[in-house]
Amino acid sequence: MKNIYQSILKSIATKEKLLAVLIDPDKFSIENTKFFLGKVNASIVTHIFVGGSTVEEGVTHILVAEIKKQTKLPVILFPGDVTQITNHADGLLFLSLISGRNPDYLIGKQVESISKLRKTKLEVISTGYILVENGKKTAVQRVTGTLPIAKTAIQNIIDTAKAGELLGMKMIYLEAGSGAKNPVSSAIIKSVKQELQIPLIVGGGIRNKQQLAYAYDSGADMVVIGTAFEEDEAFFDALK
Ligand code: 1GP
Repeated sequence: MKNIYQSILKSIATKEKLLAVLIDPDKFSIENTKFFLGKVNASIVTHIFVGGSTVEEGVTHILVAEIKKQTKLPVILFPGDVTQITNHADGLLFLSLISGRNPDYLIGKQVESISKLRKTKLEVISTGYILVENGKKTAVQRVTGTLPIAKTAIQNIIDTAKAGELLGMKMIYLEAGSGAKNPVSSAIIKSVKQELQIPLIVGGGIRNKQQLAYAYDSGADMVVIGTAFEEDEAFFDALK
């Protein structure tokens, strides 16, 4: 499958909103794959993201192989580390943490990943990753040793997203962090969207239908939800 990005662009052109479920191998039991993917396949979910901040080496590889057996949806790696790259997936968000100032997460890990990527057929999608403060310290903040951008610093968030676009990134991911107390605000999503020509992904702390609708109405092209599905699989049915 080599058309993930093109089909995202197509969906945006036809005003179809996209929803990714995030599966964090660290919080997911592989025995639950068949049941969970059954729910995913019967829901409005369009993409499956797999990744986490602190996943043990090898775990993602095995889990993605299982997921691929249970779904036709595109499976995209959203890696917290180079060790999470596996050829079993269809695509990879090639992330650069542009809200932070840690060279390892801006370019270091990316360079480190190339020898692995050469051996895969993954569709690589360059993505500018922007962590926005949400009221509590997130795993991304802890693992990367970077600070999120303050949610009041809207101009800085906009400028960071635009800089990512001008650097040639193909998507921007506005992230409040997994399990965030508050999702990225509607005001931030709106202002960033106005400046961008590239797709905008929004995630972190979205736990109900209303917050999902707000994110879409504000301009998110794709929303990512992890925790709400992990905690209660009935949430899939609520979204139908
Ligand atoms: C985290 O944006 C994703 O990287 C999803 O966040 O787990 O809070 O839904 P939640």
